Amino acid sequence: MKPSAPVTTADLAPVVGKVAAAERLSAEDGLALYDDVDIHTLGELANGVRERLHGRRAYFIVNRHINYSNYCVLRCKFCAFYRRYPTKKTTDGGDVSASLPLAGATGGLPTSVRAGATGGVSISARQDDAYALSVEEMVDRAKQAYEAGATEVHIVGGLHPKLPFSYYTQLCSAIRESCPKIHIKAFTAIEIIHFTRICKPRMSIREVLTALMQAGLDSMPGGGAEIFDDRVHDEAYKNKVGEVEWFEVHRTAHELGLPTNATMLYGHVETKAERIAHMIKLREHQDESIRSRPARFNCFIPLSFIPDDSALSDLPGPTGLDDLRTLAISRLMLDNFAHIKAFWIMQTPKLAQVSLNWGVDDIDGTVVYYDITKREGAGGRHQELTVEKLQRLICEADCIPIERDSLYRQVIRDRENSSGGTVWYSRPWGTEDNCQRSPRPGVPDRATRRPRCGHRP
Ligand code: V47
Repeated sequence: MKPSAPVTTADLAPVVGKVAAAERLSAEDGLALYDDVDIHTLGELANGVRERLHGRRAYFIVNRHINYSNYCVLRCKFCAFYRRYPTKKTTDGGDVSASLPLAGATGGLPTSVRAGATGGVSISARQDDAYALSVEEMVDRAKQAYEAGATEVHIVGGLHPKLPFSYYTQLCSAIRESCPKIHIKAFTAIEIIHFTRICKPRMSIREVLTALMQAGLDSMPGGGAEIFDDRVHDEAYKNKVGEVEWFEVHRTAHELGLPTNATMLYGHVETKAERIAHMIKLREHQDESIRSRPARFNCFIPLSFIPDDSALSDLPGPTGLDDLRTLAISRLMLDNFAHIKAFWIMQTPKLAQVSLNWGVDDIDGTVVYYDITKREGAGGRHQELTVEKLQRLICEADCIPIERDSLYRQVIRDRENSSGGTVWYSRPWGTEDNCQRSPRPGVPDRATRRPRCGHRP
């Protein structure tokens, strides 16, 4: 985007002034950005902040998403991922769940379970693709990813009614053992609360997180936040734990030194004011973590609602312009978050690319398989961008591609290593407490040079 003086109405001048002076924006300012500013001006403002923090750098990660199960006890209206655990009566009057191999040959842990493999059980078409993977299957997938060069596995699943807590600790320790250097980013706050409840006797959030960290957990993803608002909660995800528990889990994680991410699911039944309020709650939490805890939110990920196959499929979902606006406003409101990520699976690769000039500095990763949302015609659960495609998207947006690890340290590949394994060296970018400052004060910023396409940093 060419630097030029932003076009503003007189009313917006104070907001523009605050952005220029790196001052914190209020809820009213956030709403004014939604309602009173054209998309180009908004892009210039957000891009200015993005450049102050990251120059022309744009981050991506070589990762793999792995979902252990889509069985879930919740029925969130926005969700097309969950499948019911089969507790219906079989034709001979038995309980299906009792016949599933959930506590069999693997010492109380599940061998893989697929609804299609339950034999003689009548299941609806929507249940045909229900699954729960064994620890061994999960490790196989993680190993495949590791050997292909992934530095991170992102592991989440539905709230499975039968899996014991030991499944999750064994999952982490088995992956840690097979893939020693991989970063395990796993379990949303909602899953963590579920784990506290399935333990007998119940465990506290702190005990659950500590056990998972001892088993190898390195960080937590930001899912399950949706919109922090009781009205929206009751309308779209009534039975899910709410913001109090979500924040309690992230607060405890930060106290324990476990970094986490934060998300916002937008474009369903929430208002613009509720989105802004959501961002402000996260900003306040981040202030506190920066001030007094050893870990914090690494990044903010606005997730664009995909209505297909959900109970809210009659809603249109956000437009591309709403996506861009929300990403840009996130950059402007969340002055204490180092990174704003466009998750290309939800915003699409093309819009994620455009958003690199609307405040976004990260377009996530190679992903490879993604079950939670599937766009029509996108090729089902295989949803992958190669490193070359990610680099091209970034270069075409006039940015410099930087492969990062889960903590936003640069990954430098050993190109001589032909085995597909990697040797990497990392250094932090832009992770100072006050992330409004230039990432490396006083040091000429090499990254503001114009990129050449195909440029390897
Ligand atoms: O919690 C569910 C959302 C989240 C839909 O931390 C939907 O790096 C859109 O949190 N349309 C899971 N969104 C994904 C998530 C995430 C993704 C990428 C990176 C990170 C990270 C976290 O997806 C859920 C929910 O908020 N979601 N259904 C849907 N139909």
